[in-house]
Amino acid sequence: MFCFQCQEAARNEGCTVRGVCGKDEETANLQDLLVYTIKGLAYVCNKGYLDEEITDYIPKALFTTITNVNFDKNDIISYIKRGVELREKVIEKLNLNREELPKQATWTYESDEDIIKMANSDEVRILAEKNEDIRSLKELITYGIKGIGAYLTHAMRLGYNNEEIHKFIIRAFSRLIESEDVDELFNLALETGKYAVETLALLDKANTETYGHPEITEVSLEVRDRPGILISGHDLKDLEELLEQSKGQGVDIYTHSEMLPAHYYPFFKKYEHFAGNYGGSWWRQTEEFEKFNGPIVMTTNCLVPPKDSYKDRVYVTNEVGYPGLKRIPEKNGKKDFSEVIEHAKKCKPPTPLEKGKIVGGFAHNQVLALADKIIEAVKSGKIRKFVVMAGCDGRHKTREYYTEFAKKLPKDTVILTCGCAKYRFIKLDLGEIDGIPRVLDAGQCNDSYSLVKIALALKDAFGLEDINDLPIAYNIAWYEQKAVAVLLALLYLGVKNIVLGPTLPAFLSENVAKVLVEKFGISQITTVDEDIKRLVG
Ligand code: FS2
Ligand code: SF4
Repeated sequence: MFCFQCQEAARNEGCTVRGVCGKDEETANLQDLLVYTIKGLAYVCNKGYLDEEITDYIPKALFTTITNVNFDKNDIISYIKRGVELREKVIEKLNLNREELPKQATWTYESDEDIIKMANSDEVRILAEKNEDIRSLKELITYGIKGIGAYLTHAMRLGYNNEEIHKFIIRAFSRLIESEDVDELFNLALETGKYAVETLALLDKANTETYGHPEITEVSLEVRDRPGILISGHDLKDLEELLEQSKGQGVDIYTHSEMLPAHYYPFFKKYEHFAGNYGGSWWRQTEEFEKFNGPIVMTTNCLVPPKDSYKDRVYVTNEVGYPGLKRIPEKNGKKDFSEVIEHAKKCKPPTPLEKGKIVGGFAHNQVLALADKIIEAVKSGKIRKFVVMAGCDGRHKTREYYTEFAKKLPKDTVILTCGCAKYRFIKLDLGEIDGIPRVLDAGQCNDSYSLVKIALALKDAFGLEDINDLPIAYNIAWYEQKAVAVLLALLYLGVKNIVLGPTLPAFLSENVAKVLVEKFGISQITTVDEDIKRLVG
């Protein structure tokens, strides 16, 4: 196996024996074959055919290969088979000559053993591309598109879609098969950013039109005395169905990790049994799930390989998979949570973890409602700078940097955050400036678009030409491929001097990293003091 798609890649080079995330070699190789097969499908589609079965399949199949989503080789094999089936349909519809098609679009199998054999062959591996810079650009684009696939899946689940994004995916993937041109690939990476912006905007529309605009909300961190169900991941539709089905059943629903911002939406406030948030970011789940005592529903990433002590309480849905975990059944397109609810009733209430509350809900609509106050505070010098500290959390000790950074930031700065990166500082009491909290949480990593919208609105309000003239600095923590999509989105929007950490991606070759530094001023975190000096002054 060879995988270097996330921030925790072994030695910041790549996982070669077993993923730091827990992904085993066979599953990693099958995921490579799945991406290879999706690219082959995209190639034939790009000849002039696309239908709903394909636009439904590609984003979900990509989502399956994102870090901490699916560890079950049987699920991956099913996705591969479906990809080959769809590809064959397209070849037939367009009457394509197989002799003229690349191997990605023609390889086939007769048995599961054939699939495993193909997955184990070097040609599907990332390292099959021998030129380091071409490989780097191709993987940068692939990971950005994986992120787009995940965001698009969420929007589509709420009934929102945009054909142009699907068309971009098939065009980009077919260029990844054919192109060996560094300039073309670099431009394609920026174009990936453009479609990441489109996808984030679509998801924002889907979420806010379905559940209302997030508003300032206090979320309890305490537990009640009834059994509970813990829901994690990012899928708001699953939460809606779970809340609806568990009403009046004597159980409470708690959010975990990236599901916390669901509390900020007006729609979910009507559920009295929607109790609060339990725990912190994804990597703490092995301890927290143990203590929760009740069933846990993983709707998307990040799943950590479960311990035997609580494994029988973890349920998965959507693209999430892990051998031996129970899957939520679906009936007529709706999830059936009855088994989870019955399971909860037999469990003890959650063990208390902490006291107090989190205040959040500062997505674009809410922040813009406070715009006058914020602009006044900037003009009077009470707010010197906004610092975007968004993105992902991770388990490495180096991420303590972000807690220190937040603590040491001067008192006249405000942190704009979203994603699970916030757990490094959201529970600290960092105070307020004229009633404006010093940490403004816009939501999940899925809500990164909010921060873009806020920046663009402030640019207009201050009458600035360039987004880089705003008093906003970017210190972004990344981990998985959705963060790659967000980074490309920011670059496409022209944001310069982003500080990235805790490390630069292992998939950036020296030359590609150099171009990003020269063109966009991207750099890696250094020390807290030095970074505060260069970002805030
Ligand atoms: Fe956090 Fe994990 Fe949100 Fe990422 S829960 S790192 O995949 O999606 O951000
Ligand atoms: Fe390693 Fe990350 Fe790939 Fe997992 S997803 S195998 S931790 S690089």
